[in-house]
Amino acid sequence: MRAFFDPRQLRHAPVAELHNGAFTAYQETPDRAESILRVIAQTERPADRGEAPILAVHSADYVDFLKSAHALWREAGRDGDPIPYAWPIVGRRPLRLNRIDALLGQFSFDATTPIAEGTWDAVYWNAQTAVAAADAVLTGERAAFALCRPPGHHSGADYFGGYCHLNVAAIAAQRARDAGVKRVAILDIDYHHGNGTQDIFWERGDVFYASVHADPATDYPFYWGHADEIGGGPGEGATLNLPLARGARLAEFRAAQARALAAIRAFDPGLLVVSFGADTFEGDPISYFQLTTEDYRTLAGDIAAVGLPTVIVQEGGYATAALGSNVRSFLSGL
Ligand code: SP5
Ligand code: ZN
Repeated sequence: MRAFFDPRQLRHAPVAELHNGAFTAYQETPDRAESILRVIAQTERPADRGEAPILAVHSADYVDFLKSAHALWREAGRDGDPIPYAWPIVGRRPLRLNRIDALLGQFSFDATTPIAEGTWDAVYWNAQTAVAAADAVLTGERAAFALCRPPGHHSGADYFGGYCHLNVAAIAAQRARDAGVKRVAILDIDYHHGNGTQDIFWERGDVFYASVHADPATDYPFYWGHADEIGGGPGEGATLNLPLARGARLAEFRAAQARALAAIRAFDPGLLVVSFGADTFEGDPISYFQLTTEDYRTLAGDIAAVGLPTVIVQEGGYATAALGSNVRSFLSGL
């Protein structure tokens, strides 16, 4: 299977994150990509397709903000990386403010995701990697892997959070739509609900979003991913949320994924994007499912049996030493 990666994706390297009320080492490290690179025979560098495929998903204001945030933080006299800490609560009148502190709150939904000096460069190439994998499938590959890092599925059209800045799965899906694929499905099997992807396609009847994830009653991102969220307007019925209780093993996860795949089959898409997170692994340090390395091959086999051209984008997975093996296991089943 063709796999894509650009070393510039490593330039996003924040130092710390806010976790349980204190600062801890940043969990979403460049080492995660190195762990995957060690098990993949060969990766190709993506072509540079410019900002158009990014702007097909994200607002221009937001993209401008991401490019300038770190420099604005420095100009305000601060050390370290910008981390948002004040948000415009729902219902407040919208204000156009220039102060970096206000912009950080406007364009984010949590305080776990810093913007480091190299972040824009890294997420730009991260997006190109997703576009390249989509283009490979659009030109005849049955499946292609985008070694995305940082992940993307928590990022909405105009917000970052959850270690994500640009939504690589959404960018790949929209790339397929813009190439003429009439219906695209996204299967999200990261431990966490992909709130950004859901928001981006909430009112879209042409992109089906199905997610198996930890119940947001107990797990991040809390405010999205509940079973009664089914999409709105022309997108009503094109969102499917299948939350599972902590402790889920292969049997429960596989049954939920089968429901998602049945719904995707009924939607009859021309292309499938898989948001693959390996934070469902039994050894993951921030998550509470119990999948084994071998289980990923089984789950991928079920996905392959649907027979759709498939773009796989990497999302979470924080047991870094095992991450490569888990990804290899998943890719071997496709
Ligand atoms: C893409 C993805 O998997 N994002 C996950 C975001 C989860 N953020 C909330 C959990 C924060 C846990 N922080 C643990 C730090 C320990 N050093
Ligand atoms: Zn996750």
